[in-house]
Amino acid sequence: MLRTYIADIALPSCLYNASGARCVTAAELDALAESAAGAILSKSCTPTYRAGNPLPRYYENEWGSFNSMGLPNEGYKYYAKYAAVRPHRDKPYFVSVSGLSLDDNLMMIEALGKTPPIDAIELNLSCPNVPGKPQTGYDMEHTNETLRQVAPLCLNKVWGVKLPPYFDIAHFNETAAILNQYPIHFVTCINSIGNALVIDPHSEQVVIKPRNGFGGLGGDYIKPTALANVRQFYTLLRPDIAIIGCGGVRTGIDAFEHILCGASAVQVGTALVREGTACFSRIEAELKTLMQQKGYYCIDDFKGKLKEL
Ligand code: RRO
Repeated sequence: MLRTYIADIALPSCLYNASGARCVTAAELDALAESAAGAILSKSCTPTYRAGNPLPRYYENEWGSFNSMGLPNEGYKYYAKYAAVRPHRDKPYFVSVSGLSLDDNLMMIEALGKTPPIDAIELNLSCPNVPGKPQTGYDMEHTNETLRQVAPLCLNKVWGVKLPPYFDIAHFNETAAILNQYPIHFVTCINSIGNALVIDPHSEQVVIKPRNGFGGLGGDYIKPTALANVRQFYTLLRPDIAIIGCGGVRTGIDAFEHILCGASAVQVGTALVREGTACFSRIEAELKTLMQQKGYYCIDDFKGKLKEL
């Protein structure tokens, strides 16, 4: 009922993890493989291991999450090797790539592109938390140049980009015009809303240590922005580019809303961190119940079919 496709990759369920959420170590990736998630996506990787930013660097409250992890990861070779040893090899395995320079990205993508058990590459253009490294997705020229140089390395690979949230129609149009020029298979909307500030009025302090307390916002806080980005790119991008929704998916209704706006698959971040991998079977059951109530048999019955007033 929830089966979906990203390019020619079949996912048994349209629900899987957002990069960053419980997907850094092999043990975490194994747990995703054993869960009801429809695919496994790695933490964004860099050329070598990174410890990430100082602790505390993750905070959550009833409305969502707030992070400045700073790209802690095991290095791209770890995620390449995991492809060959993972359990449930029939479940698609995607690797997220987030080099600190274009050269880093080109090197990793060339290597990962030649690793057959990796089903797809999600190029992260939107990490908000590395000091001194602005988000590529907000620099249109850099985004264009990145895609121009990455595209020839991905001729035989399913690939796509993880975008930051945009907030202005001009930026949606400009970004879509760039993306439409390249043979990408998907875009993931959205990364966390960067450079937010959550504070504790009791202690009169920031709640995370890195970058004077500034970090990326996720969870319920960001669902309306995520839906707006999914909808805009669904409308503006070539029809062969799948939209993967990410942002504020905690319940089956949230997943339904993302699909209604045009998402072909939906990632879960904050809720996965909070609840563990059991979130996938719960959200799946909630989404199926809602679909049954509405008389929908598959996600294509309502994907993108948001109605106007
Ligand atoms: O590791 C992080 O700090 C991080 C990354 Br790479 C990202 O893409 N999004 C985010 O919220 N945190």
